[in-house]
Order: sequence, then structure tokens, then C-alpha cells
Amino acid sequence: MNEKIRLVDLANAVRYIAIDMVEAASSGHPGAPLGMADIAAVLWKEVLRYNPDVPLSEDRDRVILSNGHACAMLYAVLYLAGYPIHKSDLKSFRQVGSKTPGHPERDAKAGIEVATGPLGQGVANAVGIALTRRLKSNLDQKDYWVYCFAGDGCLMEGVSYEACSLAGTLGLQNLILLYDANDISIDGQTTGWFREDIPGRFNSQGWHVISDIDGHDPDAIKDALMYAKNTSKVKPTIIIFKTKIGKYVPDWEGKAIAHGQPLGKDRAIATKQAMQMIGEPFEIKDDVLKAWRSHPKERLSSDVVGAKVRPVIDWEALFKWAVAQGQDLATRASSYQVLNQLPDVFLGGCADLTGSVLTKYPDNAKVNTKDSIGNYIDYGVREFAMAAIANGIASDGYKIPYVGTFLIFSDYAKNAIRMSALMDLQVIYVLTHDSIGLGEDGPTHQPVEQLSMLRAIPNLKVWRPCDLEEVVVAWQSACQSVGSPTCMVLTRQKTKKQKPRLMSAIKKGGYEIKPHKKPDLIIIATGSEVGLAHNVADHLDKINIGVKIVSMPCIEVFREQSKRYKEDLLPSHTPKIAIEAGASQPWFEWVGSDGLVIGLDHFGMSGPGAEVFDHCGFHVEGIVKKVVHKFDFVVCEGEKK
Ligand SMILES: Cc1ncc(C[n+]2csc(CCOP(=O)(O)OP(=O)(O)O)c2C)c(N)n1
Ligand SMILES: [Mg+2]
Repeated sequence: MNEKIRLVDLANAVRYIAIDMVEAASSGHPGAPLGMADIAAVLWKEVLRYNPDVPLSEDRDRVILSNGHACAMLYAVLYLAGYPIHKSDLKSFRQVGSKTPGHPERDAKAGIEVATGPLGQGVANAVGIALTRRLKSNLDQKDYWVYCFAGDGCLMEGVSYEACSLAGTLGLQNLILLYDANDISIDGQTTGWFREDIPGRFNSQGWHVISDIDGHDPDAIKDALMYAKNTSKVKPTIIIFKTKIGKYVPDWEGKAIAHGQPLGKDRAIATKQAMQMIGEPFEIKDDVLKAWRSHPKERLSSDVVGAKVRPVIDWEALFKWAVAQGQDLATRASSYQVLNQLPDVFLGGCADLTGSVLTKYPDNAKVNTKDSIGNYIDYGVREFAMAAIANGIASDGYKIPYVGTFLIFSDYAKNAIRMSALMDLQVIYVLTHDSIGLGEDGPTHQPVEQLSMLRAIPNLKVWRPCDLEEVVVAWQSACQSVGSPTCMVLTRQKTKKQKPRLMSAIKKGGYEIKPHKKPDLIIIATGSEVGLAHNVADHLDKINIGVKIVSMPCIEVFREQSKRYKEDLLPSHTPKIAIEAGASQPWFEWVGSDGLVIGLDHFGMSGPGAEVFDHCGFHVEGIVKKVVHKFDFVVCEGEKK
């Protein structure tokens, strides 16, 4: 580096650009970028292993910006470091279609590992990446460092607590958390709402803690980073950097007002003057830009991680095997049987319900601990972190993560599930105990609205299979959906094994499971309610109402079918009902406004599953009555048409 250019100058270049980005956009967050610029300059220039020419190199160190609102800093750094973020991208910060959206969106080629903004989750993503990299490191003995910026907000969020607790327990020594301790969040001085002893917290979670580092002193920053790398052989590290939000902004430095609004023209100029930098917006002096770009191009391999692991599985054979099985099984048990036959490309895990959700295959799954490396993670009771860690694992690409809990607790994980979908990540969620059918644990555990909520998430497939054959296809879909997450929604209780079907039919997401040439009524059902639909159909048949049953294990996949297929399966002129033990909302799309939905729009109750079903209206007589009444069917018992 040019001797005259100091790290402070490199940091100020980041500040300069960040100020201009927020000014140009007339919105955004200047405070944290100005506060963290010194740490960023030291990290990228002195410590990080990176090479913008091979941005996807497996060998690169990873950086996650958990406090995603500080993205003007990240974009500025990536531009300065020579990633494909150009000056025009900086100028179009926060504009439609730009490469510099208001919070970072996953674009590893541009140096952005994960999408962040929902505070705290980036920390969990980093834990997932660190965990995956440790697995890889165990094979190739290389060092893979994961750095994660986090602010007060990230550490206030419970998800960071969950994730850091697991990281400490597992001794993820390759993870370094860079805490921007400016004691400010949006509402002001955090002393009013966040006073905990951070070193104490992280010590107790099994971390290596480096406290009270001046986040504006490049030497101190570098020493802390090097110390972290050299001394932490068995623990993750947190470096607590004392910083000033809005560093150098006259009147605003150290104050919440600097958090999330443009400085305004005059204040922007005054801030640049305070840094002794004057010039046109976005224009960085040549010598500074050169110094940023003169980073020795690390010799990083051009290998890209896993290029997305694709499990090689003979699905046809697996399906044939499923057809040959004779028993009635709970769909969670079917899933377990399928999982047992899948190859070792997964990094599975469960939130302390392994024996109920049935996520651990006995032969293969070796648990990850502090001292051993395996392909299974005991996440403990940490659903949100589990899902966000899975996002980190999936974004890394070396393993496909699947994670399990009860469907009801998908709520705890919801925003991370949403983030899997938003980031196009292949995460498989195994969600069991999927309805009032779980019985005795009662309404706190019985899902009602969860299916609708999950189905409302774009780019997420929700499968609710009825038996082993459908479970095989659901797993196939999940394994092949490289750019989207999947939820497997499975029963606790046994479901009836259906007559053999064609794999190609199930793959359409919705298909005829009980044919009828000229039905008076079509019943659409999913999962455990497919068996009930058959019983209802038998009864209706006795009173001369002809029924076709459609099993629809995956609405999202069915929606993708041709108009013709959908119209043939569900002709608009035939009366339709849907039966599903969940909120009725999603089904009007298929039964139409004239149709009938036998759903559950209130909370369940504690009791044996079958009795709770009865109480909640999922019984043959009640449904038959409703059908006859709704569609004014003329009941002519005995006499066959
Ligand atoms: C889960 C979540 N809740 C709320 C927000 C809105 N929000 C964005 S930044 C912020 C304050 C965060 O404080 P801190 O991390 O200390 O950031 P600083 O003000 O220091 O930049 C809040 C509440 C969010 N992005 N994510
Ligand atoms: Mg803060």
C-alpha cells in the first residue's frame, strides 16, 4: 500500500461513499456505516482472505452483515475492493432493480453472502456457515474464517442469544463476531432497555471475549482481530468494539438521530470536511482507490462449494418400495423411513424433538459436538436459530440442511423460513404433529392457522402428504427444489395407506385419488383428511351422490400445472368441498366462493385425537349433512343411479 495512505483514509473513503449513497437515495442509514468504517477497512485490508476475481472461491473467508441496515458500508467496501458493484450501483442505492437494495440481498458473486435486515438472524446465519465450514475443514484441514458484524439490535434479539449459545456449546472456533457497541438504537441510548453484561453473557455461553476495543483505532482493531485468530482454538470469539454512531457528523455523532436519515447537504459537507475530504459526490481520489484495490490478490482456488450438492437417488425404486409396503403409518414415520434411505448429503437436525419428529436416521447420523464432527445437529429448544442456522448452511452449499420441530412451532421460526424462501435456499423443514389430530397435548400444540401462513410465503413449497407414497414424492420434490425451501407437514397419528398410485400423478401436487366419471361432488383433501374423505365419499355414495376425491398434498406444485389439467381435475361446474384440519382460508381458491370448506377456524382442545376430530366437526355424518344442505342434494337412499 502507498505509505501515505493510511487505514483511516481507507475507512474515510467508505464513509464518504456511504454518506453520498444515503443522500442520493434521500433515505437510508448513515450512522452505523460511519461508525463501523474503521473496523471494515482493517478487516478487508489487513485480515480477510478474499479475491474479487474469484468471489465464489470455496477458500474465501465469509463476511456477514447482520445489522443489514448498515449496508451502505458493505456496498461501499465491495465497490472499493473491486467486486462487481459499480459507481452507478452506488448512485442507485435503494432504487428499483438496483444491485444495492435498502437491505443486502444474497448475491455471493458481489460479496454478499446472505440477505440481512431482520436483526439478529445474520448472527445465526453466520453460525450455520461456520458450522458447515468446520465440517469441510475437518476434511481438507483448511482454515475458513467467518466474520459477522452485529449491532446492539442484533444482540437484543433473542435469535442471537439462541444461536450464540449453540455456537459456544459446539466450540465454533472459526467464528468471529464483530460487535458494533455504540450503545445507540433507534429510540436512543440503549441504557434504557439494554443494560446486560455482554462479556458476562458471552463468557457464560462459552465464547472467547475481547472487550473494550476502540473501534476507531486501526491498530487496536487489527490487534484484536489477530489476537482473536491466533488465540481462539476452541471457542468462537466476540470482539466488543466501542464505536460512535455517525462518527464525524457534527452534532449528530454518538446520537440516535444519526441512525436512519440522510445527513442533508450541509451536514454531509461538514462531515466530509471533518474527515478532511472534499470533492464531488462518489468521487474517491485515485490514490485511495488504488490503495483499496492494491490488495494482494489472494491465491484462492476457483473451486466453488459443492456447486449445490444434488443427492443421487433412485426415486422410482424408492417409490416402488413404498407401493409394496402394506402398513398404515403416521406420515412422520413414513418420512423417517424415506430419510433412512437417502444418501449422506444432508446436515440434519431437530429442536429437541428428535424422537417425535423422527429426523435422525439411525445408521448415518452422527451428532455434532464440541469434539466430534457429524451430520446431525442437536439444536436444543431453539427453533428460530435452528431455521436461521439452516439458512446459513444452505447458503454455504456444502450440505443440504433439514430441520425438524412441531408444525405449531414453525411460528417461532417463521421469519427465518420466510428468509429461506426470499434467499432461494434449499432448506427442508420437517414439521410434524400437524393438526388437532395430535390430541392430548391440546390447543397450545394444535396448529390451526400455520398451514395457511406457510402457504402464503412466496417461493415455499408446503407438502402435506397422506401416506408413504406421497411422502416419497414430497421428499423427492424437496431434494430437487434447489432454489426453494420445502415444508413437510406430517401427522403424529397413523393415516390409512391408500391404493397404489402413479408417481407421475402425485408429482402434479393434486390428482384424482378416487376417480368418478360423472361426479356430483368433488372432495379435495390433504394428509390425514384423505382417509376421512374416503369415508365421506362412501357414505355419500350410499345416498346416491357420486364423489370424486382429489388428494392435494402440495398446492404450490398443483398451481404450476397446466390450465387444462387443473380444469379437468376440478371442473368449474362441479360442486366442490375441501377437507383439511386447518384454517379454511386457502381452500376457497379451489372450491370457489360457492364451495364448502370443512376446516378449522377456531382453536382445538385437549383429548384423544380421534375424539377431538369428532368434536371439531371432522366426522362423516356431520360433513355429509353439511354437503347435502349446502348443495341442496336430493337424497334418495338405496336406489342406485
Ligand atoms: C427484527 C427487527 N426488528 C426491528 C428492526 C428495525 N430496526 C432497524 S435498525 C434498528 C435499531 C438497531 O439498533 P443497532 O443495531 O444498535 O443499530 P444502530 O442504531 O447502532 O445502527 C431497528 C429497531 C429490524 N430491522 N429488525
Ligand atoms: Mg447500536
